[in-house]
Amino acid sequence: MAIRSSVLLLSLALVLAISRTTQANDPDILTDFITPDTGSVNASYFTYSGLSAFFNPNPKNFTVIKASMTEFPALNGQSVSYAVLQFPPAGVNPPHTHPRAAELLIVLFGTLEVGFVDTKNVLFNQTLHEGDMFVFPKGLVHFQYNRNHNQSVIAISAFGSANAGLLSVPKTVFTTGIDDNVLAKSFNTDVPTVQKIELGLKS
Ligand SMILES: *[C@@H]1O[C@H](CO)[C@@H](O)[C@H](O)[C@H]1NC(C)=O
Ligand SMILES: *[C@@H]1O[C@H](CO)[C@@H](O)[C@H](O)[C@H]1NC(C)=O
Ligand SMILES: *[C@@H]1O[C@H](CO)[C@@H](O)[C@H](O)[C@H]1NC(C)=O
Ligand SMILES: CC(=O)N[C@H]1CO[C@H](CO)[C@@H](O)[C@@H]1O
Repeated sequence: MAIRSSVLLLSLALVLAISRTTQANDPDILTDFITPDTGSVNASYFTYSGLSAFFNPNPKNFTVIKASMTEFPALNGQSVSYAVLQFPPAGVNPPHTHPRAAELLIVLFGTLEVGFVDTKNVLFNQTLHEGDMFVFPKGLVHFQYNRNHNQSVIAISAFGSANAGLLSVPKTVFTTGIDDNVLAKSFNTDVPTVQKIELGLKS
């Protein structure tokens, strides 16, 4: 009896674990769309023009212009969003993850190096040209780099979530107040080296 119920418990846990991992998008909603508290909406609610700024051909810094549910509330419940990425010459988007979505990137202009690392610590990297697409699997650490020192790059990323979330590895690790001794031991280095990295990120 005891064995039987523990087998049952185990298979229940397995089923739960599997259904969790196969749920690859935002939770389903029970209405056609989610309206704001103010009530009625028209076509303007489903329209967003905030990405028009990406027509800047000469970005000074690496810039992300997001169209997630924060900027575009009609995306709430629809499991999709966009971001436009602008890379100046030699610009980098540091290693980061999106905990809630895969990312499908397409290069519109220029040549972009991209890569992600899987849970076995294998690096998959690629050089993308105009029109090339690359998919970054959900939750994995990835980066993008414009190796060209003369030309900027523009890319668009689509996400399988209205709110993909962002964890920037340098910021998450070095700017959130984790004890310097913990970081020094974790990176097999000394506290002054950790402090030097922290200082470099404070700008
Ligand atoms: C749509 O709704 C917005 C906000 O409620 C309003 O400002 C706008 O005039 C409406 N547009 C049309 C075409 O009715
Ligand atoms: C962008 O670059 C300019 C100089 O090119 C700098 O003054 C500015 O602070 C940078 N902005 C950000 C957000 O890093
Ligand atoms: C992948 O990264 C390595 C350095 O880690 C680099 O030498 C190589 O050129 C990259 N491959 C592509 C296709 O960008
Ligand atoms: C390929 C190319 O145009 N390279 C140029 C990039 O910019 C540097 C410095 O501005 C030039 O020296 C290169 O010739």
